[in-house]
Amino acid sequence: MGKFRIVDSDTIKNGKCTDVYFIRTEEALDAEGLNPLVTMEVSAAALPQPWGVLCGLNDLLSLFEGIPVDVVAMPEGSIFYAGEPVLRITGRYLDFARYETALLGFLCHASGIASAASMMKLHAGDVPVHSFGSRRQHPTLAYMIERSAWIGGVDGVSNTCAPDGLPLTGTMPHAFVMCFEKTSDAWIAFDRHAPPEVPRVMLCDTFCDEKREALAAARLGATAVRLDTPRSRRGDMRLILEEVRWELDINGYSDVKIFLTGGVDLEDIIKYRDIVDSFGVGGAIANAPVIDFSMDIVEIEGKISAKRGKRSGVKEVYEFPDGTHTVLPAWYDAPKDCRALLKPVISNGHLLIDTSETCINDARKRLSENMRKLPQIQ
Ligand code: PCP
Repeated sequence: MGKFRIVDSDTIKNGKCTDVYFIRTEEALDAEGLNPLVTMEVSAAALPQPWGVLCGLNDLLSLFEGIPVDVVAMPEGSIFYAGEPVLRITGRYLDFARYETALLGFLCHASGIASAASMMKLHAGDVPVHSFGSRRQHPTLAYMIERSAWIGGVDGVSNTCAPDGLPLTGTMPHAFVMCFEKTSDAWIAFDRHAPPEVPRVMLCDTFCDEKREALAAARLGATAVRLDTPRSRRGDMRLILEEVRWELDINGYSDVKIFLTGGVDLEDIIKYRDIVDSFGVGGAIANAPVIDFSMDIVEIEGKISAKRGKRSGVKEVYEFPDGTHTVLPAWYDAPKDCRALLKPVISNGHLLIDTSETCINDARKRLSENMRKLPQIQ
């Protein structure tokens, strides 16, 4: 435990961040002289949206590097459906049992964020969506949140601890505006000191009506106005947005864009995407429902076996050219014109793929290509 009350990387890597029942399992199996060769699959029986996006594999690979197991997985940024195995591990059970806690934790939260972000981007169409929600979670998760949101397709992220190279976006806090005598002084100071490449997005709801502040900001050269109208003042946000747009337009500021923040969720994106030019989304991405992955034995000492509610046998997931999937026993012939989605990533503890963070953009691109094939947007 360091300065903050968090679990450090070494503790996770050493298998000490686990559920106590795994320690008791180890002790009992060891005493009985049992350590079977097992294959375990990771899948989610249900999803919070029609499909999920696999994310967090990079940390899982770092976890299993050096442990004598084989891992086969879908690549990050893959679309998966409920019940499909996204990954499987084969090895002696006692070599990896205690890592289940961290393994699932890496995948559950990151995949939940990437899935939610992808759904918002899908519905936002050409309207940019920015990840502003690292403040909604523990700061040690900021890198993971922004990485997952980026793989999910957001157009920018706000946290300075995001992976290198991700576009950092943000506007100005209300506290900044309140440090000045007048709101307009804050906008002028921002314009004077912000680097030239930073868009002049002025926050227009601190003290006065959005319409009045938006017009004042436009007159001072704003490229966009950010509306973060408090819930207590919202009434009908659509009418507020339409009114601001109207006043900007008839006063000659139709090029001034509207940036909406403050509790924005998928429903808001669908409701306002025709009138808003950019969304800043916090909790709806960072606090997205986790994917409830579980890890289950499907084969033990070469024999197929599974608990109630799970299908036994090692499986392969195939993708048809139209993007639909099918799951078959791995020893069946592959259906015609399909491609297998599960690929070896670790062999006896040795990494088989690049785990450097250059793979982030590959994952993002993979998802974007896969999303074009989704039945619901064809
Ligand atoms: C914060 C920030 C983003 C908000 C949070 C996104 O607003 O400006 O727009 O998070 P959300 O989608 O979960 O609401 P404030 O908390 O109002 O902070 P500030 O006044 O500094 O903008």
